[in-house]
Amino acid sequence: PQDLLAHLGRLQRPGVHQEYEEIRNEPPPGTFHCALATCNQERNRYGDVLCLDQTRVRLQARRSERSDYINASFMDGYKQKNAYIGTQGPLEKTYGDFWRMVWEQNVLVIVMTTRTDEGGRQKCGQYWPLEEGGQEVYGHMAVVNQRVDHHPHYNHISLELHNTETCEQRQLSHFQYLSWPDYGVPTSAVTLIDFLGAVKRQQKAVVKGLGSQWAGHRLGPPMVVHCSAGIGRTGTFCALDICLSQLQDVGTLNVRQTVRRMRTQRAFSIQTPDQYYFCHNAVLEHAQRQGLLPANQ
Ligand code: PTR
Ligand code: PTR
Repeated sequence: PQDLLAHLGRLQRPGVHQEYEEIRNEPPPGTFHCALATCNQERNRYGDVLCLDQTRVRLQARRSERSDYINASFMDGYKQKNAYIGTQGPLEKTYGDFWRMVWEQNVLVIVMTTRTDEGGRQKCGQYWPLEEGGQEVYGHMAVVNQRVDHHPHYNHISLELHNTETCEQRQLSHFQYLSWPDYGVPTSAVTLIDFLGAVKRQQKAVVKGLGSQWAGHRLGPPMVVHCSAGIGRTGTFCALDICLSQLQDVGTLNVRQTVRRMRTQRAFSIQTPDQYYFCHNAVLEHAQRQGLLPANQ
């Protein structure tokens, strides 16, 4: 990894930006028919951020519902198919759909990389009970906020999810990172990497406790990752996770291939040249902290 990391250390912003522009000019390799259907348009937070038919998450058929559409896409992780579900910040009219998806896909960890309001604009609905002890009902899912742990850059909430139709219940974790404006990059790579570490430890711990149903899935069900549109910050977070996992496993990584592949699954992932540059920088900072590279290179 020394050579690779030295290479990363020498990268200049303009060259990296140029590489991002090339990736951005590649057209999405699929169709958006379902996201564009008239009956589904009110289910998209942004009319221009749609999900590909080929990778979209389908809600299970229900008699009372005509559509199986939610603006959410399966995304592969490092050596893990469908490691993530990348999705938009839920809208008031899609809270029920969001929690249904979480239930149906057996999600154990939700990652939120936006605040609900930024600069006086709503970026994401308040789709979970905010107060400790609070309970809300969304469609046929009831959600209880059991405990809120505040950390300097993120909150970790323990939630209990009740399926009111089957009377089953499950525990899950909600992690919200607090220092990342849309179209921007986090204030510090270190705090985001610490956040990613906390998320991964939680996912690992809960997967360990799962029954034989997940025996074939060492890494467990998908993590839900969302921001406002579910492309910029969501893509950056997932790309960083993939790159750091690969670096740890085989001592190499490829940001360009990671992002290109991701955009074939969650179209438009990573929204700005600086988010793309940030991925490189964050890997480098992480490597320096791990002692893989001298700090002054
Ligand atoms: N059309 C939106 C806009 O006007 O900004 C789309 C959009 C919003 C795209 C936010 C990306 C955004 O960032 P993120 O995916 O990080 O929430
Ligand atoms: N409001 C967003 C923007 O202007 O960036 C909407 C948007 C999203 C536009 C994706 C273009 C997008 O595609 P690409 O990232 O490939 O340019």
